[in-house]
Amino acid sequence: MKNNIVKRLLALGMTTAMVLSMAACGDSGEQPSDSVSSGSSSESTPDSGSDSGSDAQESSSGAGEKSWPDDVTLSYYIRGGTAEYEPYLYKDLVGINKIQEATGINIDFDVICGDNDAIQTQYLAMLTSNNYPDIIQWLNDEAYSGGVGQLYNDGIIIELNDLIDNYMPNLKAILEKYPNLAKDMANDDGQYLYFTKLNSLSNIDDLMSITYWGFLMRKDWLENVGMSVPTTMDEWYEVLKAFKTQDPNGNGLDDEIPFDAGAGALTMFYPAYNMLTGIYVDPDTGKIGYGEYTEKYKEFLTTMNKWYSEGLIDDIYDENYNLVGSDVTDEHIYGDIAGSWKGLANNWEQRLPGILEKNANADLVAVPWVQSTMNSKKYTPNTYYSTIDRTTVCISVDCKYPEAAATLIDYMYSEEGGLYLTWGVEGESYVTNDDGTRSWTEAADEVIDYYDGSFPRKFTYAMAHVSFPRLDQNDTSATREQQYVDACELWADAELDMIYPKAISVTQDQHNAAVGAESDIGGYIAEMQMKFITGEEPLTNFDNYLDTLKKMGIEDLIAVYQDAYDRYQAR
Ligand SMILES: [Ca+2]
Repeated sequence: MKNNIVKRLLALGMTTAMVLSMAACGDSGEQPSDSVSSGSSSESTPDSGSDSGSDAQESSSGAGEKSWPDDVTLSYYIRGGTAEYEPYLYKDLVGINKIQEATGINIDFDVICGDNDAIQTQYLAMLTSNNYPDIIQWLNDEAYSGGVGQLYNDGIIIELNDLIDNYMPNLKAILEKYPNLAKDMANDDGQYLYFTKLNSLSNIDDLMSITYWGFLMRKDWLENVGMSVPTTMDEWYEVLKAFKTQDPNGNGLDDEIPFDAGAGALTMFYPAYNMLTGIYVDPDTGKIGYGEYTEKYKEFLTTMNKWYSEGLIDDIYDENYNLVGSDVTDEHIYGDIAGSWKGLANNWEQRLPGILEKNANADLVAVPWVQSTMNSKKYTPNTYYSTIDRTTVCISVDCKYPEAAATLIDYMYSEEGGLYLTWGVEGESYVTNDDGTRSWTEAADEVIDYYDGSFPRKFTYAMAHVSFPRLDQNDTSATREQQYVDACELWADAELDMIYPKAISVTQDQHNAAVGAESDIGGYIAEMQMKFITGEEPLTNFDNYLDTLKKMGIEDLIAVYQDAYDRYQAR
């Protein structure tokens, strides 16, 4: 049955990477999925604690010497998805097999498959078993309370500093070349506790490779009202007003939703006021702030209240003050009544055909981030941009040959290793073009049957969407349609200064100590945002709202993040 589902999805024109990531391994977090996630509030960020002692453990062997048997096999515990074929796929993966050949180190994968709750239960059971696999690849920071730091404090994983120094020349060179990566991977005590997929964020290609969504607008509607793509809040207002009043879908009805705010899309306008949702770095002061606890937020609310009262935005919250989901927005997109929304770069492929059934003139255009009303910069609202991946790879205390594990993983950080993991084998699954980009071969794109599934052959070579440790290797532009690439390039063109670094450790315990475990700051903010925007609560009460947040402990919370940020800056 799954076989048929995958085939049907492919027939519907979904990208193959998406089919696989839906049907199979959801390993790397922010991969494109068919729905847009809401802007994440960093109000409660579980992360690694870091108060552990940093007594360096002397390596038992001499520096860099091979200290493991020739036929060594390491157990590799890895977070899988729901597809039944997945355990077979990892064992067959050509790129991984090449890495085993190159290093002479064998991998025995234990792929944990099932729905999220089921695999989470298995993961926690493994961690309380006192019998750990050699290598653990998981969303450790999210799945284990206290994250990687706590795994170390609880005696489950080992510190990696000496291994990196003595057995990992590739990773060592990367950390020397990119000081920002070294700063982000180490904790405040200078300990390295995990490996991860690294992105140096040093150029637009790096950013594009982790950019999936942004503002989308109906290009044909813009043409119908004789306007161009908006770049400022004032231009947005004029365009949305024209969408509302000039019947751009041409059906003679006043049925347009000029901006559909489903899936948390309103936060995309926050950067116009030099703030982000939740914890952020204030670009005007360099201090940590909380977007919804600022005077700037009042300006945002004032504008949104005006837009709402004139019918320019809709679908923000439901009656329980939960964000309206992307399914509602989809109905309006397909119904030819949504003029702009928070969309994925694949919307030309996945949404436009549906709109065309309703309106033969339909077309889409990507819209750049809004210029700041305060300094004309374009800040991104994408708080997920990070040098480090959500998936982390640790070596357990039960690993008999940690030097072998380090050697294996170090090869993944080499250029050849990265290519094996991302593209497979040159001449078989991919070719390198004259301009240095890479493309899949015809054979790689051919859809094959595989156990209970069916997907392009390239996924038996490499699964680029799985977050094995490596640097800057991504299956990007060469295999994407041009509109997708152009949209990502447009959305990647932005300042990142306001993003609170993902590498900083703030634990749930620290969070609870500041505001109380039962506190619901996020819920209060959501309710008050909707009331201010709809006018149910007048903006003259904004100071009362700030007072309430203060009483709820928001300043203590900001202080926790400020302290952690100061320690991070001192690394
Ligand atoms: Ca209309």
